[in-house]
Amino acid sequence: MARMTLPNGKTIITASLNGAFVTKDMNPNTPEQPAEIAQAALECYNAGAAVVHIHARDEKGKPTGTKEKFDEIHQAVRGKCKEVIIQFSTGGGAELSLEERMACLEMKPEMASLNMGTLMRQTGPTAGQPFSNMTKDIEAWATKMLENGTKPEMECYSQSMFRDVENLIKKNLLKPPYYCSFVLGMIHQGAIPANPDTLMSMRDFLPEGSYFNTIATSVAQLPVTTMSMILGGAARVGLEDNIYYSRGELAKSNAQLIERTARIAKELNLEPMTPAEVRELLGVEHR
Ligand code: KMH
Ligand code: ZN
Repeated sequence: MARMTLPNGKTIITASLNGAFVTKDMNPNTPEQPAEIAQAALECYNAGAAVVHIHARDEKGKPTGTKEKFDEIHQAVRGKCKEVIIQFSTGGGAELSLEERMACLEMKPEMASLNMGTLMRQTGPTAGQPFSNMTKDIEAWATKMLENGTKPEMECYSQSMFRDVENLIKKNLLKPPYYCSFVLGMIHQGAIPANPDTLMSMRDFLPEGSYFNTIATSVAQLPVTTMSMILGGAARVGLEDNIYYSRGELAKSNAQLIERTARIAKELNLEPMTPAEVRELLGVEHR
């Protein structure tokens, strides 16, 4: 099978700015409001990120899924930074309905996450609530993205989820090149750990014509995303996936995590791609 790697000497860094789970109590530097998200996006772009992955929060910091809030965030980010690729999350948060998780697509974002299968939450107040991503819903999200010219980043939490990637390809619901993320180390049932073996194994399942990105949680973020860059893949780092800079030391900002990954990339003779280069490579429309 032809395995796609990023152009020689290049990598892509995505900043996962906030997520749905991390609160300011966990790390006070988590951006929640549109102005904070925009400032973080600018700092991450300056540090080498080409893409910013964003979840919306309401005034109290709770995950929300209204078109108005995504509009506000979009304007705030673009007001600060014209270049960076804006990627909205359709993963949303535990309390959002499927409709709320789809609302961000009304904004026709340049990119959006597309979760490729269902997992079960097992801890905290949402234990027993599935993170539901059924095939019919994945197809509906993908169809909307195709209609709107939004590039999906397909989040695969285990090898089994490549079956749904193949399904979208078979049904012509994706434009090549494809972009798959390996999401490693989630605590949900159905996820797999973040380590070199799982990363290598996920890579074996990558469909032809797909670039890959790696998301790894907590202490695995740094080593496993670094390994992804070495293998010719992209790296996502940020507070959504890991709130620490090092063991016991909270990250001061998303940019601090991006700066380190950009520094490591350069030491490995890998240049972080600019947003314009990523748009060209993946076929992302600038908005
Ligand atoms: N929380 C991440 C590990 C999404 O937002 O659609 C996966 C994620 C999914 O970022
Ligand atoms: Zn996310």
